[in-house]
Amino acid sequence: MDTNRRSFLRSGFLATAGLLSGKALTAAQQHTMQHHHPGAPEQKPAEVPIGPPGDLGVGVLPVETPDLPKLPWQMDGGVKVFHLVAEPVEQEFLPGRRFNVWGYNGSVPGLTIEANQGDRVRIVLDNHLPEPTAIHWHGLEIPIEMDGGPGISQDLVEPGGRYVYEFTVHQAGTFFYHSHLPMQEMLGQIGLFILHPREAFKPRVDRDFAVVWQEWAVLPSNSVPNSMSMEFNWLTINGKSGPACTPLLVRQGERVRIRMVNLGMDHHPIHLHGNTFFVTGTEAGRVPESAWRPENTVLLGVAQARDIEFNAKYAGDWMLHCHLPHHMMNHMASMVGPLTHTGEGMHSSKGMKEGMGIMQRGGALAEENGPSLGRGMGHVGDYEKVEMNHAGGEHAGHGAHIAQEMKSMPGMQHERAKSVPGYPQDMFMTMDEDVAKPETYGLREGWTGAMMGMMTLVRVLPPELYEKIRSLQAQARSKQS
Ligand SMILES: [Cu+2]
Repeated sequence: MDTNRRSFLRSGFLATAGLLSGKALTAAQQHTMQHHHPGAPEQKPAEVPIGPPGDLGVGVLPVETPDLPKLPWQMDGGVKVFHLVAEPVEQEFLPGRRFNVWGYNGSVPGLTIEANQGDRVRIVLDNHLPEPTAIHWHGLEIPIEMDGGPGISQDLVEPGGRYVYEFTVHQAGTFFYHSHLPMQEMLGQIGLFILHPREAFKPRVDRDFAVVWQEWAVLPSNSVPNSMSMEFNWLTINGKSGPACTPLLVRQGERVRIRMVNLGMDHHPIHLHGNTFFVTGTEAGRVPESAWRPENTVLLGVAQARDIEFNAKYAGDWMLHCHLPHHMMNHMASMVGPLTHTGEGMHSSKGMKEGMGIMQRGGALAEENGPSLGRGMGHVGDYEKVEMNHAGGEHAGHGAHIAQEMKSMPGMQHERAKSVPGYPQDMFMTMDEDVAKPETYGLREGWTGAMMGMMTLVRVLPPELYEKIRSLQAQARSKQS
């Protein structure tokens, strides 16, 4: 957009801008706005930028949120009006793996709110949950009446009820909104609230990404996270588990910002391969440049935001991931296999199939299966194991066939295995085809094998490959519409 059009829009035609933004919605998003069936599967809307770029400050770019659409808005007088619907959502973390979680407007995390420093915003909350809720605006300096603390600053919003929040935002940075009821948080109720400055921070970035990191505890044969559990086996970035997370695309030479938010029970050490970055922002806004220090791993604490920035000098597909080893896997019960069993005591192990929720008989919680499957369920029923994934040997018991399955994978039949305690440990399951999309074009064959859990890619692309992928994306979009 040229400067004239930008200043034209900024000088009092925001109402028109709001209408334009409304028209820019995809059919799927219109659907999400108009129809709310709690419990019913919702088609997740395709990603589309909302609001004309002319609405943003000088040199400011719209934020890119892979796999996560933005919340549409309309102007009412001088007020930017958003409509949030708290509701049950069926979300597909990985192809074929659907979960019953709670979010906003058919999405987990909730759709991204994007506004500008100085905006007056009105957020209409409709509660389509089966229980009361309220929304807290995390980090925003706003009047106490708008703070969203249930019982403290407002009454709970009953099921079917509505609450209208309205305030002026004077800050800039990476903020978020969330239910202030903790178990609702653990079922997914959080969304980004990005506030752009009036003028872009210097040095200017060419790409501005934002991602939400979440964790879930889901028992085998279940689709509902156990919000009380501390044993997290599903990890998501913007509602997708690796390798289904859409990579962040960067043209080589660009300056990149990645905004990251964590709302869960763990602090995540987020590591970026092959690049040195600076933390340029926290959940409270911009960090002065004098306080920047070089890093490649930043601890993203619970309820914190961290903005990192770097110059993408080096072409490559760079992993961006939580470095907790158990967060670099999906559904640990099946990846590692349940505890192996070698003798007396209450059995606490079954095979890999059962671990993946494929029961031979009975339900996951049935008498004969319950204690055998769960991490956190029945673990006291058996004696301590020195080696969780042990292949067995003569006293293998239940562990033997798990080990057999793991050993049948390529590269797992090494002769030395017989004499190495602890073998087998890791698995390398590829699913390139299942998660293929324009953004994965040109990745090395088998790339998905080591991209499980809280893992995504920052693809720093040489110009030719960058253009190629952009054209593939355009083709895919035209096919959709
Ligand atoms: Cu982690």
